[in-house]
Amino acid sequence: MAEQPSDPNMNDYNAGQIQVLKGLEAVRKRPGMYIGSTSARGLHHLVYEVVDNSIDEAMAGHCTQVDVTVHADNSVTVVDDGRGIPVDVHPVEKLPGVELAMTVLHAGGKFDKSSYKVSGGLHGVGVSVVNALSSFLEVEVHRNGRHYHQSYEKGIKTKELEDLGPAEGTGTRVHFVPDGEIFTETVFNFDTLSSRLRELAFLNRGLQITIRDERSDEPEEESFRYEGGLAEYVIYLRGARQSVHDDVIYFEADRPEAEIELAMQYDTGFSENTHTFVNNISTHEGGAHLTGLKAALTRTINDYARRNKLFKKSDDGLSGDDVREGLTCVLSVRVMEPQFEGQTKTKLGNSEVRGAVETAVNEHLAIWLDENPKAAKAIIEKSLQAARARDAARRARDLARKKNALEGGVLPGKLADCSLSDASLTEIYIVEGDSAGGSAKQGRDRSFQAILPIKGKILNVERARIDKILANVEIRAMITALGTGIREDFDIEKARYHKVIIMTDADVDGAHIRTLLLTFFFRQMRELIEAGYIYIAQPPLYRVAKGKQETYAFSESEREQIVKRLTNGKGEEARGLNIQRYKGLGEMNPDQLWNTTMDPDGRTLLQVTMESAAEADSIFSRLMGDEVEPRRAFIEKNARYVRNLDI
Ligand code: 0RA
Repeated sequence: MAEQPSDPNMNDYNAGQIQVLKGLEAVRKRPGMYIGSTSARGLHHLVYEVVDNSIDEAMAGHCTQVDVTVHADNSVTVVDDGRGIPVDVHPVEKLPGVELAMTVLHAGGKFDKSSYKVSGGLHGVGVSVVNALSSFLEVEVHRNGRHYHQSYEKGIKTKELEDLGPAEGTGTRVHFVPDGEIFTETVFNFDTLSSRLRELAFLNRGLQITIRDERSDEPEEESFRYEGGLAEYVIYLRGARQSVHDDVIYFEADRPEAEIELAMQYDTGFSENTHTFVNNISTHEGGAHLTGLKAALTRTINDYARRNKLFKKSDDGLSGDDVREGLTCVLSVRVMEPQFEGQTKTKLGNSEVRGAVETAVNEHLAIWLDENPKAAKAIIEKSLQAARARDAARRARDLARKKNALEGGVLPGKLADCSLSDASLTEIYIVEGDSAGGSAKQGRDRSFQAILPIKGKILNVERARIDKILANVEIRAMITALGTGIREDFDIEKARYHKVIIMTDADVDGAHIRTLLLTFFFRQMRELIEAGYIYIAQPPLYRVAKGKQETYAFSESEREQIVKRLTNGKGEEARGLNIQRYKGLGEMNPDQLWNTTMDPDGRTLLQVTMESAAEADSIFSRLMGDEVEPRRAFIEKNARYVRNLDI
């Protein structure tokens, strides 16, 4: 590209090419602007970006199957049976459509203005971004009865579009190798990919999505296809919890402002599990569609109860919280020009969608209740119980408030507070057991580190109603220490610490307590997770000592490396090596605990994120429900799960 823009010989074709190179160069210079990050999250985003294109094709009614393969070299192939990316030469750009799609930012919309393309957020940046960030990419198209092929390196064409001969059917295949010069992490996580693909299959009724992992000797494969769409999603999310009525409430509505799809079912539990999506993207922060849904639920259920005389004299109507207790609900809307707002760009801003959803839910839910009187009665009864319990809890809380127990004032006796009061500088360790608590108290830097020891198993909050949760001593101590209040009273401004660090033993019991604590935060103080205030401490598993020299290992492989190093490769038999396995935090003395786990200069903290609230929530509720067996399996897998929270 020697020509300058002022070159009189410059034709449209070359001008276009220079623009293309500039565009892709911008992507490689600032990848974060296009895919959020170059860590594991951004890496996985590449796959979602390619898959999104196939899903668009499915939403337009032309594609029934999408296959994703992770190859042994951590490259990925996405195949669909859509119409195939067009290959004819664009009259103005003078390039085949497929080449435009692969090299021009946001090219998608240029030659296809159809339906619900996503704008904003991280999605919908276009497959050209994937191309720019891949050390190698090849695209194959079956179309017009022919098989076409083209390849790229770092977004730059290395082969012209080639006709490889006759072919049957239509479709697109994209194979790409994420560029190791761009990404800090180049290994895909099967569970992360498969849970997003499962979610997409639920959201796109009838679409078959498979994922295949060829990285081990025995390839792993999962296949998702849900003819019931969101109705099946609700059953999946409800998991082990017992339903209040057999049939899932389900409807679709087409409005000028949005296409709306809703599924919901009540269970005998006490939590609310509502997930909302806009154009297949999870809207963790809610927005207009969620507001409309909530308003309609409260109104329609109250109306039904009143019309059918289901209230007693002493009942004064159902609140929003009452009609959502024990509800599992998925709302998916498709909007032409979505506005994504909020801190994580996961809040729908389009105000016109609120009314559309509200009217549609009012209408369809009223009909459903009228047609299913037995289920309707069970739902109202369930909501009334919630209202009565909430009333009792309110009275208990008022009492507690009077006693100054939950709101500042008197801090719990077991809390060893820090001396600084600026919350942005301080942290609290929630430590399992009194002996570990003792070590932590002695080892800490008391200026900014507070310690709260808690006893054994705290209450399983998924199964307990709010009045019982508030009666639990350990939980009260935690709420008081954190200072924020809970649920509707929650106020993040009142947080007394901006780091809340869970520190439990590195064994199964420790994992269980960690899960219970995470469940508690997820259910009662979700904003703490959203604000990034919750962390998990990483205590070492081993101490390896040679004479006076001590080293700590945080994993089995690290221990092996250290032993190798200290014995010059001779293995553990070598004399003078003392290896101690820490079963609990209490086995460490205060100095050791400080050096390995609490000193900000040396420790590793895992931040708990809300990236996939739907997934975390379903894990919490499916595993913390009534069934014991899945819980045990989960706890055994737990160490891995926590690490995945970061993705
Ligand atoms: C633009 C127009 C048409 C199809 C596509 C794009 C398309 C893109 C991708 C990306 C992955 N798979 C895809 N499948 C289709 C349709 C043109 C027509 O046949 O009318």
